[in-house]
Amino acid sequence: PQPKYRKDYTAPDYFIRHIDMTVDIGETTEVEALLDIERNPDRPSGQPLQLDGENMKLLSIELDGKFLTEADFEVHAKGLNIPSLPDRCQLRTRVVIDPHNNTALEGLYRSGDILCTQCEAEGFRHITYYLDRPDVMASFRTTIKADRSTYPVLLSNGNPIAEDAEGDRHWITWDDPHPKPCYLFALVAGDLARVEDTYTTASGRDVALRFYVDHGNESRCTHAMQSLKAAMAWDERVYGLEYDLDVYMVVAVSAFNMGAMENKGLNLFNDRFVLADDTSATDEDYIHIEDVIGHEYFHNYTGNRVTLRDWFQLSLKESLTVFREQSFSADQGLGAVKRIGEVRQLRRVQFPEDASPMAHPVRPESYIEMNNFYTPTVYEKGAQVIGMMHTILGDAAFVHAVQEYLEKFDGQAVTIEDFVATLEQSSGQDLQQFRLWYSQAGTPRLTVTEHYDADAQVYELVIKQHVPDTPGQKNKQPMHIPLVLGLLDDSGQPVSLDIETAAEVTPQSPTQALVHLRETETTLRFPNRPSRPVVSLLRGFSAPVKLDLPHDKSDLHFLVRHDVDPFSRWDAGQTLLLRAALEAEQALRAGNAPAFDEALGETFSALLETAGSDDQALLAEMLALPGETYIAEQLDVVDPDAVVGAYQALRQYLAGAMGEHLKAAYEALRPGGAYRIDAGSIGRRRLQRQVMDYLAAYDPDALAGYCWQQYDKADNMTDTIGALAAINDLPGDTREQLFADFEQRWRENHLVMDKWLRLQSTARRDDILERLEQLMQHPIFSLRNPNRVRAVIGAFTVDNMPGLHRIDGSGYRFVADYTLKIDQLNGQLSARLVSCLTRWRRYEPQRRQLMRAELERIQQAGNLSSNLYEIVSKSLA
Ligand code: B3K
Ligand code: ZN
Repeated sequence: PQPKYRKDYTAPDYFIRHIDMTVDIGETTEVEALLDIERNPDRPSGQPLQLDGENMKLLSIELDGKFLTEADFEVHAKGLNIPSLPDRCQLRTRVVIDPHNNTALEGLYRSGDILCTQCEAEGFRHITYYLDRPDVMASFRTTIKADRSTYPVLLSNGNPIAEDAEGDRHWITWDDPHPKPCYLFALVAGDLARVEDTYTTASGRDVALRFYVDHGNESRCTHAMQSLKAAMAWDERVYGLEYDLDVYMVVAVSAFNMGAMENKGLNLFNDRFVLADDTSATDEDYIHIEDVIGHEYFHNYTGNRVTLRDWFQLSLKESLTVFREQSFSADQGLGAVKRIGEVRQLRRVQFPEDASPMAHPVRPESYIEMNNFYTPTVYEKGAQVIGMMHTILGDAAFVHAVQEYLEKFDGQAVTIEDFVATLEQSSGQDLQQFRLWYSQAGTPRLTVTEHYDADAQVYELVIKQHVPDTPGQKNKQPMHIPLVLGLLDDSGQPVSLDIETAAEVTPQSPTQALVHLRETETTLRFPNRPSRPVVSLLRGFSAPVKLDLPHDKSDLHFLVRHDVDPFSRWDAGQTLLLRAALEAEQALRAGNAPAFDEALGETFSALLETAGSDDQALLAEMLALPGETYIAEQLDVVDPDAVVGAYQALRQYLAGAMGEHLKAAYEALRPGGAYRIDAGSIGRRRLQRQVMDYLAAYDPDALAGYCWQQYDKADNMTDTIGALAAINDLPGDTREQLFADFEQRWRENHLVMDKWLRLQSTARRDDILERLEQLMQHPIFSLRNPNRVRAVIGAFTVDNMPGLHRIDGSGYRFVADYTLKIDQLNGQLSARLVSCLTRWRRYEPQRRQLMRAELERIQQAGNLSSNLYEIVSKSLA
C-alpha cells in the first residue's frame, strides 16, 4: 500500500453534480447509478475519468445512453477508467454488490436483520463507481427497492418524494436537495420500530424527529430524543443555527465500527449511544448518549453544510464539532467536572499517542489508510486547539467568527486554513504562529521555575517551552501557548495581578490573566509582593501541554485547599498523587517498600471529610488516583510490575489513612429515594463509587457486604454495576454470585452484557487469559460484532496492565492472535486492537523483545488489511 500526501492535493478533473441511484435489494443487490458529470474548467481537458470502486461486479456501463464496450474503458481492482469524456455527460453504471458477506462494516452491510451503510471515510466506493472524495459534491436522489415483509422500512438522506408497492415488493425514492460528498450518503433497509416526536425551530418550522430501533426498544429512546431536542435548541441559542430539513432520522445499529455517523438527515448510531433506561443504563451511558447525539447533530453545520476539501482536513470538522459538543455538554450541568474528565482522557490516550510511532499533527501530512486517522489527536487534541482559539478570541468574538465561517463557505468543501484565516479576519487576532498547532506533532512541555526576592518584593516566573521530536519532525519551532494563571497570597486569597513581561498579557479578571507564550523562554515579574505567593497555572487547562510545576509539596497541598479554579485545584492534587506514585515506583524497582508522606494522607482524608458538603462530583475527581497508564506515561522505561505495584501501594496507603471514615462516608452517600439523573445525584453516585474503590483496599469484607446489599436494592444500573465494579478484583463467593446473578438477569440485553464482559476482561486475576477465552465462548459473543470485541479484547488491552504485560508474553500473544483473526473480517477493528503493542520501545528489555516479536509475527503473516499494515509497519519502523 502506498501513502497519500497532503502536498499532492489537486482539484478533481471532473465533478459529479447529481446522482440518481437505484438500490435493488434481493437475492443479490444491484446498484444502478446515473451520474451527471461535468469537466472541471480549471483543469486541462482530455483527462481520463478515474472512478473509485471496490468489491463489486460491473454489469454494464453507458455513456449518454450508449453502452460502452470493453475497449472503451478499463476496470481494475480499485476502480474504473474511461480515457476521455465530453465536458458534460451522463454516465450510467450497473453493478452487483454483496452486503451479506461484508464483514468490514464499510459500504453497504448487514447488521442483524437490517442492511445499512457506513461511507466515511471511503466506503461509498464499495457501493458504486464514483469519485469518492469529499470535494466532489452532488445532490442525491435514491430509490430503494426491496421485499416488503423483510424490509418494510427503507430510508435514505433527505425527504421521501415517492413510493409504491407491488406484490411482495415495494420501493421508495428519497431526495436530498443539499449537495454533499458521498461520505455523507446513507441507506437503511429493515424491519424497525419508529419513535416519533416534533421539534419546532426558533423560526417556527416543525421538524419531524424519528428514531428507528429494533422492535421492543421503543421505550428506550426517550433520553436520546430529549438530548436531540436539547442539542437543537442549544445550537439555535448559542450559534444561531437552525436545522435545515423537514426530517431528522436516527437509526440504532448493533454492528457498528465506531460511535455514530452524521450522514445528512439520517444519522446512524451504534445502538449503545441511543438505547437507555434507568434499569439498564448508567449515569455515564446517559451522558455519553447526550454527547454523541449532540456531536452528530452539530456536524449538520460543521461538517455537512461546510465540508472538507480532502481527508487531511478531517480535523476541520471533527475538532470544531468536538469543541461544540463539549461546550454543549458543559452547559448541561456538569461544568468543570466535565472538563476534568476530558483532560484525564486526553492525558490517558492522546498524550501517549503523541509520543508514539503513530504521532501525527492535528492536520496529518500523509496516510496509507484514512480510517486510521480518526484519532485522539485529530479529535481531542484538535478540540483543545479550537478551545485555545476560543480563549484567545474570547467567547463572543469566537462565536461570531464561526458564524462568519459558516456563512462564507456554506455549501463548499474547504480547508483548515480557510477556517483559521476567517477567525483571524473576523477577530483581528494574529494566529500566524498559532497555526503551528496544526502542523507540529508532539505534546509541548512547559518547565516553570520560580524565584522570590524578599528584599525587592518581586516574585518571578521563568517559563520554558519545548516541543519534542516526533516521527519525521525534528527541531520544532516555539508555539503560541495561551497560559491562564493567577496568584494566591499566604492566606489563600487571590491576588490582584500586576505583571511585568515582554509577552502579551490579556487580563481576564483583576486576579486572573492570559499570558501569550510565544518564545522558547518567557519571564514574568510580579512586583510589590510582600510575601512569596503561590502561583496557580494552566487554569481551566488553557493549553494541551505537559507542565512541570515549580511547586514543592507544601505548595501543592496549599493549592488543593485554596485554589479557586477547579481544574488547577484538581490538578494540584493529581500532581501530588503522581509524584507519590512515581516515588513508589522507583522504590519498588530498587527492591524497597514504598513509603508515603503523612501529609498526603492528611490532605486526602480531609477532602473525604467534606463529602457531605462540597461539590461531590469534583470531590470524586479529586480523590481518584492518576491511572496506571498516566503513571507509566511519565517514565522513560516502563516496568509494568512496578507501575501496577506503585498504584496499588498508593491506593492502599490512602485507604488506610481514610480508614473508618470510608464506611461513614459510604453510609452517608447511600442512595435515598428514586433514581434521578441530575448533576447533583450523578456527583453523589460518583463519589460513592470512589469511596467503594478505597473500601475494597481498606476492608474487603465490609465492602463485600455493602456490594451485596447495594446490588440487591438497586433500582438503577449505576448502582448495580457500581457494586460489581467495586468487587471485581476481590476473589470470593460474593463476587462470583453477583456476576452469576447479573448474567441470569441480563443475558438477553447485549448492551448490558457488554458491561459484564468488560468488567471481567479488566479483572486482575492469574487465569485472566483462560477467562477471556471462556467469555468469547459465551452465546452473546461474536468476533463480527465490534461492541462485543471491544468489551472483551479492547477492554483487556487498555485496562488490564498486569494481564496484557504478563512476563511470559502470553498477553501479547493473545492480542496478536486475535488481531490476525479479526483482521480477516474487519481491518478497522484489528488496527485499533493492535495499538496496545505499538509503543514497545518504551518497555523494559524483556517486554520490549516480546512485544516486538508479536508485531513482527503479525507483519510476516502477510495479507494484512491496509489498516493493520500501516499501524504495524509504522510501529516497527
Ligand atoms: N465522522 C464519524 C466518524 C467516521 C469514522 C470513519 N472510520 C463520526 C463522528 O466523528 O461524528
Ligand atoms: Zn465527528
